[in-house]
Amino acid sequence: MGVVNITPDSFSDGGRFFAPADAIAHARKLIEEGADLIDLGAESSRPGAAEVVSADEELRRLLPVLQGLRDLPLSVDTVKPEVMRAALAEGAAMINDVNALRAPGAVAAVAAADAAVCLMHMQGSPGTMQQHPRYADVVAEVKAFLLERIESVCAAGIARERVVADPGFGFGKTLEHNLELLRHLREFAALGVPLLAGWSRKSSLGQITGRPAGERLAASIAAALIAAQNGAAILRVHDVAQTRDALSVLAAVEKRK
Ligand code: HH2
Repeated sequence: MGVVNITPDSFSDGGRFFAPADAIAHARKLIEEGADLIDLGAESSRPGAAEVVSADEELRRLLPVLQGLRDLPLSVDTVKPEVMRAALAEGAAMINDVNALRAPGAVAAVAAADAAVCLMHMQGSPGTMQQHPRYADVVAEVKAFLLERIESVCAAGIARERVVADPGFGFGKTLEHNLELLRHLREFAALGVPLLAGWSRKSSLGQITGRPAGERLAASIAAALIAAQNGAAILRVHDVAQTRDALSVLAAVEKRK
């Protein structure tokens, strides 16, 4: 999954693809580099994000890009039911919700279509989530949350085959929480749905390497590879070509494609 942020403020590439033509060109480049899916986000969920973007503004940013990329498999990163409905009407293949469809009306919006949905775990909300992340047992708690969300959306009419789960690396988690989740990612297979992992350029990698977001490529690839080895089916990454090469090596070693 290649990331395209149509935002002025995402932590890793804020502003670079804010103009629709730039976002469209970048998405096409990522597909050429080997992405199977493009994740379009029009509202930054970075820690401390102050701006709350209205649904109207989110749609104003998203719609021209969605319309310019109709031929590609698109995921739309949003927490708002109104945006979900509009994206699904434009043919989005997946709704990627960092809030796991907890907004009133979100489950119904997705249930009414037949696209896939990614349910992500987050402790708190983006504005404050990194202030005091706290868990007694991070793996057990994140797993229990995801299981509850999966059961809840399935009971509301979303077929299990449409659901993907994500532990939400960096969302209300310290470096140690993120590492613990990555170490134990295999245990999330028990959820019975494909797993998505997003480590690309995240601040935990900065904590480990001491490098700023723009210099975390090698660290991002290392984390992506560990996630893949531990069972992640979808990797959310900014650097598609380089991640593909790393995955090719893993596939060659494991003798699968
Ligand atoms: N991380 C970000 C956004 N959306 N969705 C899923 N499912 N999993 C993630 O780990 C995830 C996500 C990070 O968001 P942001 O801070 O806006 O930066 P960027 O989109 O450049 O990664």
